[in-house]
Amino acid sequence: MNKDLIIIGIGEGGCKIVSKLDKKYPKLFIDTDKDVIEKYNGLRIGKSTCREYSAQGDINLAELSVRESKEDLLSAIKNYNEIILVAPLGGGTSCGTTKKFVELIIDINKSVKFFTSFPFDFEGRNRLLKAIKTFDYLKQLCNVILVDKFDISTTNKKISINEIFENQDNLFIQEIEKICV
Ligand SMILES: Nc1nc2c(ncn2[C@@H]2O[C@H](COP(=O)(O)OP(=O)(O)OP(=O)(O)O)[C@@H](O)[C@H]2O)c(=O)[nH]1
Ligand SMILES: [Mg+2]
Repeated sequence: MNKDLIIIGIGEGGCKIVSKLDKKYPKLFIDTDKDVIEKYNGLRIGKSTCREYSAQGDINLAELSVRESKEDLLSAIKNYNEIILVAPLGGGTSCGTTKKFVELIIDINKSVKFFTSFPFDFEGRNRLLKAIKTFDYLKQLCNVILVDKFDISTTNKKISINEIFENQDNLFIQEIEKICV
């Protein structure tokens, strides 16, 4: 086991995926959302910036939350040199927090890999545009692994949104396990 490595979920989707990994690596759960942080016993960022809410889709609030909680974030990764971030793009926190956190990690010369995905068509154009903008920025900065979107057309029964995301979680887990052996 690589003692230098930590796996970090960002935003609600990212935290959920990381919580399902049964690898023995250290894990950390980061979100602006108090409820998610309580559920996963994680690190809540941007408490003053977001107040009792999450970033609620607002990339600016999520970026400011990293600024507000910069010391907590740096302290959480201080014992690790290889950082794996997991965040499906499209949310405020998954986009804004990941972007600013990657910048912080690179500035202190640690290695970072980012596992992500794009929103599904049924989530609407707004999320997709946020995701594309963030993806284009981050792929210039670090190693980005884009997980394929679960192909809804491969199921012949009527599938619920929860089931779609369960399948998508599995695709993430397969990709992450390829590099965390
Ligand atoms: N794999 C997977 N992806 C998810 C799940 N829930 C949401 N997503 C994807 O993740 C994207 C971001 O959603 P969230 O993680 O809920 O957003 P967030 O980062 O918490 O953002 P804010 O709440 O706006 O701060 C969505 O557009 C979905 O495509 C899930 O349970 N599993
Ligand atoms: Mg959220």
